[in-house]
Amino acid sequence: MTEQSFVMVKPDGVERGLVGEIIQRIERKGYRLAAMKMMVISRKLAEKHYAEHVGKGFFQELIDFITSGPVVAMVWEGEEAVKTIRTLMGSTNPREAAPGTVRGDLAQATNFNLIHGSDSTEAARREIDLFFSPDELCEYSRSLDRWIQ
Ligand code: D4T
Repeated sequence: MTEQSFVMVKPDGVERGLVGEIIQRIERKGYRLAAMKMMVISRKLAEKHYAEHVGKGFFQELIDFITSGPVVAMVWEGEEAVKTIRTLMGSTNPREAAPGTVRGDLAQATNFNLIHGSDSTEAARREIDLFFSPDELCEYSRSLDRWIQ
């Protein structure tokens, strides 16, 4: 099923110069970029985005980190985009992430794990609505999709 996923290169990925590498991996898999912007997230938006982690020991550190510098926020779409992009990302703890994944190849620490991707279609809808207005999403078709999907 065609889905949209919210994906974000976190401040560590931007500062380490890995934006292009991360985008390229998702793009080469065949997903379609529907929206993208670079921004510094406000604490208010960060707390909404990570609301499920309120009260956990790492919450304040997570909010400090995600608001510490620019991120690249994106919407990617395609068949089973949510689950497949999570697979491309690798496990939350990069030391346990499989080789070949973004985190497995490029990161070490859980608190600096480079990329966020929605973990369900419901989360994707909520996150896309938090970060983008409807007019920021581009609808278009690609002739190459017949070879991918
Ligand atoms: P996100 O949400 O950023 O895509 O990461 P995950 O979906 O893979 O992991 P998560 O929601 O469990 O954690 C959110 C975010 O918090 C950081 N974190 C997590 C941390 O700093 N310490 C921890 O112990 C955990 C579990 C990493 C990702």
